[in-house]
Amino acid sequence: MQRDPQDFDRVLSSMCTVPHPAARDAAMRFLSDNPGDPATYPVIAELEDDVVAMLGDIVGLDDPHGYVASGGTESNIQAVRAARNLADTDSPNVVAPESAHFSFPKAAEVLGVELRTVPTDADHRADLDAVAAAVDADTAMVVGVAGTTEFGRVDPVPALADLARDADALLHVDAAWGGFYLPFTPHEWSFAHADVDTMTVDPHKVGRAPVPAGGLLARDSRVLDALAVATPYLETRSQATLNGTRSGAGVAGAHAAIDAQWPTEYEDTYERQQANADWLAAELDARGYRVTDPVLPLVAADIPTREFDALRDRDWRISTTAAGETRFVLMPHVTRDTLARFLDDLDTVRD
Ligand code: 0PR
Repeated sequence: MQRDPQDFDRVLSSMCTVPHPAARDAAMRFLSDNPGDPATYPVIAELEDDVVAMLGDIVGLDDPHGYVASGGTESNIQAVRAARNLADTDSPNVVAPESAHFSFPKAAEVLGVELRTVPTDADHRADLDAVAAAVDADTAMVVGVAGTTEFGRVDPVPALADLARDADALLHVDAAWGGFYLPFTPHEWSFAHADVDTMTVDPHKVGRAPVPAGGLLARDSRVLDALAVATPYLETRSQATLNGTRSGAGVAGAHAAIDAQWPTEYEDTYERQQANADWLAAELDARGYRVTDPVLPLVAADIPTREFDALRDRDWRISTTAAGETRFVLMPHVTRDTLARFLDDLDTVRD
């Protein structure tokens, strides 16, 4: 069955997008190569090393360690796993703002780590006092989010890094969604801005790589060592990934997507989508909706349930935050024309 790329036209809530054409072609060529077995599939293994180096450029890390994961969930689980394995305690905890993605509760459950979720401030960013109060001698990791799933907020990463350092804990930054927009903003979010230890940054979101292509990066090789298990019957002796067999399509697709777009095309996409977000926010504000100011290309607005349901009935793919605001994720496929058509429909259905 052929999927029509135009199907993305009305998708305003997803973090998936239309893959870059070069990435689609590259993915097709490596559909069955397994980067999990580099001695048998050396070409895809080399491409993966390149992708890690390219991701290092994007997130300000000179000598990056890491791999292409299946997505943000795997990277977050693995970051927690590494922190737990490196921590000098029998009862490790992870401190994360309540804005952190639901992959952290999964990680905590699977790994037997206590997750301490702390409130965010009035602007939906990690509250530093609340983080400081939750951190103790058993804290293995502090989490900051650079581009939150619900509001596109960027946590105060340098201050979180200081709190983590004081507690001898690792600082993990989840830039799964924001990582390909943030390099073109003044936000302080990256390895270059603070003592960040690990980061999640997903080519299969804003990077326009095909799914599955996530990214886990670490400053120190000890993080990858803490994840490695012995692989007795492979030519290579150990494996640090969570998955065994992995998709060569994800790796090759990420390589082609980043090669084609970094940095110029990604910067153009950011500029266009930030302008679209600002425009949409102003249009909604002018209609009397309460709008959360978009610090990245993600708009949240208080649209009443009846109007939300009527728009869903008109086939708009929109979703709400836990508190009920409608979210608009300005992924690369979302155009000004689409947003104008959305507003026309909103004007038709609103009270
Ligand atoms: N970290 C952050 C900040 C995220 O926003 C997400 C996903 C993840 C981690 C997990 O990434 P993976 O889903 O790649 O494991 N955020 C979106 C969400 O859960 C993902 C999404 C994607 C939702 C496509 C809908 C959709 O159609 O809401």
